[in-house]
Formats: sequence, structure tokens, C-alpha cells
Amino acid sequence: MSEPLKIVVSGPVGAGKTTLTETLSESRTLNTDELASEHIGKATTTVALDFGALRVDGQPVLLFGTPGQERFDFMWEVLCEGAAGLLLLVAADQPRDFPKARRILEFIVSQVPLPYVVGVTHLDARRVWTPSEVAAYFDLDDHQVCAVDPRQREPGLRFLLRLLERL
Ligand SMILES: Nc1nc2c(ncn2[C@@H]2O[C@H](COP(=O)(O)OP(=O)(O)OP(=O)(O)O)[C@@H](O)[C@H]2O)c(=O)[nH]1
Ligand SMILES: [Mg+2]
Repeated sequence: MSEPLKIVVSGPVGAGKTTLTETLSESRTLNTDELASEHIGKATTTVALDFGALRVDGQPVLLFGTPGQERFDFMWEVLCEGAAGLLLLVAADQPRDFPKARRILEFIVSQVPLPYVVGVTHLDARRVWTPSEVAAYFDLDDHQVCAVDPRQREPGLRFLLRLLERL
């Protein structure tokens, strides 16, 4: 049997990391959401990690979601150990968080040069940056950035496959 692939899911608060992990996982997920102690625009936030598992064409894939709040950034390094790739999520309606997303990306790929793709969530919001605009912001090719609704399995899976194709 093939070794499980460890994939890290990261990005700023509210980008949809916990949601994506739950949508994709075929087994019960581990979720460490707690009531947020600061105003972050939602009631709960991940304080340690999300964990989920699925198979893609028979290949076991383990998903490790990071917390978005920067005070938990010590978890990034822990969670990236042994990872094969990174899914970075950014909310299309939160451009103020793009610099944070960039810091996360730069920190992680400077530790280990992981292959990554960027998923643009919350595209159903009223005022959004398009995936192309997000690609330009991160100085990436359009094919490394894709639209994803982490609440839906098909788009979520397509996004994961984009990354698996790069490994
Ligand atoms: N409308 C809409 N809601 C979304 C989308 N993606 C995620 N959400 C919602 O956004 C909320 C926050 O998502 P989470 O998955 O908790 O975000 P997170 O990235 O894990 O956040 P932290 O753990 O706090 O860093 C949830 O209520 C999701 O259902 C999207 O594309 N559109
Ligand atoms: Mg979370």
C-alpha cells in the first residue's frame, strides 16, 4: 500500500480551512475549534489543528489544517513536518488578509520548499477579488490559483487534485 500523503491546509482566519478539511474527509475529523477570545468576525476559531483523511484513487491523503490566528503560528512548523504539499486558502472578500496569507506562504515554503496551490474562497460574497487578481497579487501563474467553495465536495476535491498533480 502506498504511504499516506500529508497535505497542509493553511491561510488566514475564516478562509475556510476547517470547512475544507471537513468537506473532504471520509472519516470523522478532528476539530479543535474553540470560542474566539477576540473579534475575528465569527464565533469559533481553530486553536491547534484540523485533521481529516481521505483516499484519492486509492492513495491515502491526510489533511492537516492550521489555525489562522497568528498567535498560534508556532503550529505551522509542527504541522508542516513531513508534508508533501500545501493548500493555501484566501477569502476573496478579505484583501486586508492577503499580506497575512503571504506571510504564511513565505514562512512555510522557506522552511520546506513545498509544492502549493492557492484556493480562493468566499467568491459568492458581494465585493471580491477574482482568482486572476489574487494570482497577480501573489505573483503566481493563473493555473496555480483556483476558485474553490470549501463547503462543496466536488470543487474541494478538484482543488486538492490541482495540488496532487504538482507532486
Ligand atoms: N459563503 C461562503 N462561506 C464560506 C466559504 N468558505 C467558508 N465559508 C464559511 O466561513 C466560515 C469560516 O470557515 P472556517 O472553515 O471555520 O475557517 P477557518 O479558515 O478554519 O478559520 P480559523 O480556524 O479561524 O482560522 C464557515 O462558516 C464556513 O461555512 C465560501 O466560499 N462561501
Ligand atoms: Mg479553522
